[in-house]
Amino acid sequence: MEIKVVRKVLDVNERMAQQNREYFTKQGIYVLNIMSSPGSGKTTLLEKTLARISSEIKSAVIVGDICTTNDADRLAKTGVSVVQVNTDEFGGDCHLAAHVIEKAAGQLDLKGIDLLFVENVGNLVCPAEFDIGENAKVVVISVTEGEDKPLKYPLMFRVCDAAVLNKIDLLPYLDYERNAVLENIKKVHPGMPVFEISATKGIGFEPWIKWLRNQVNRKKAPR
Ligand SMILES: Nc1nc2c(ncn2[C@@H]2O[C@H](COP(=O)(O)OP(=O)(O)OP(=O)(O)O)[C@@H](O)[C@H]2O)c(=O)[nH]1
Ligand SMILES: [Mg+2]
Repeated sequence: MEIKVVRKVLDVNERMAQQNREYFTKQGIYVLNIMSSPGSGKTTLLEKTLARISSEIKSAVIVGDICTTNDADRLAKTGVSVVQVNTDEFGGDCHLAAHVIEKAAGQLDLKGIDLLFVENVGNLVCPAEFDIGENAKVVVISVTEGEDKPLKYPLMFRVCDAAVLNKIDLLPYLDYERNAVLENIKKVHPGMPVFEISATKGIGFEPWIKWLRNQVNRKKAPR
């Protein structure tokens, strides 16, 4: 019984996600879903990324949290159009669902937008299960979380198209085996690109921005 209910919720979400995907595709908007555990650095990564790409790639952001507009307030300072979703209005969900994205997108001025970032609710489990109509998913994992997280939360790493290993500025102060986390990511998702970054210190952005640019341009290229 419970399994049937869960299946139904996911089916409904799947349909809604497909509608979102068709809508965004028609508008020529590339959608990137960014996920991580709370505090891995999603908002900081976005702040620094937007500062680097805004002149070349017109972007907007939907940011999800259970409560507060803290992240939207931070991101609005970059000058891009931002909408905050508080999931406590939708029962306190620990993830963004496709119908929430549809509502939030309706509040953004998407005219001329090339790239829509979605910062998902901080959680390494549930967001991985919900298609929101995005073109690609990125997981951010920070070096303070331990090397074993890809093995403990494999679905997240399996469904993502790229990973950002953040807070690498802290490596000198930690007993953290960088090679071990890279190896664990490879075990779960062989070949997935991993960008080693310090969002606060602005280290390692070049390959990440290049990847983003390629993603957006590939979608825009005539088929
Ligand atoms: N040392 C260091 N700290 C970082 C880095 N990136 C983010 N932080 C810090 O980590 C904390 C959390 O960063 P946020 O960007 O708010 O993380 P988040 O993933 O958006 O958090 P939630 O939205 O609450 O899930 C802040 O204190 C940041 O300054 C980094 O590269 N290095
Ligand atoms: Mg955030």
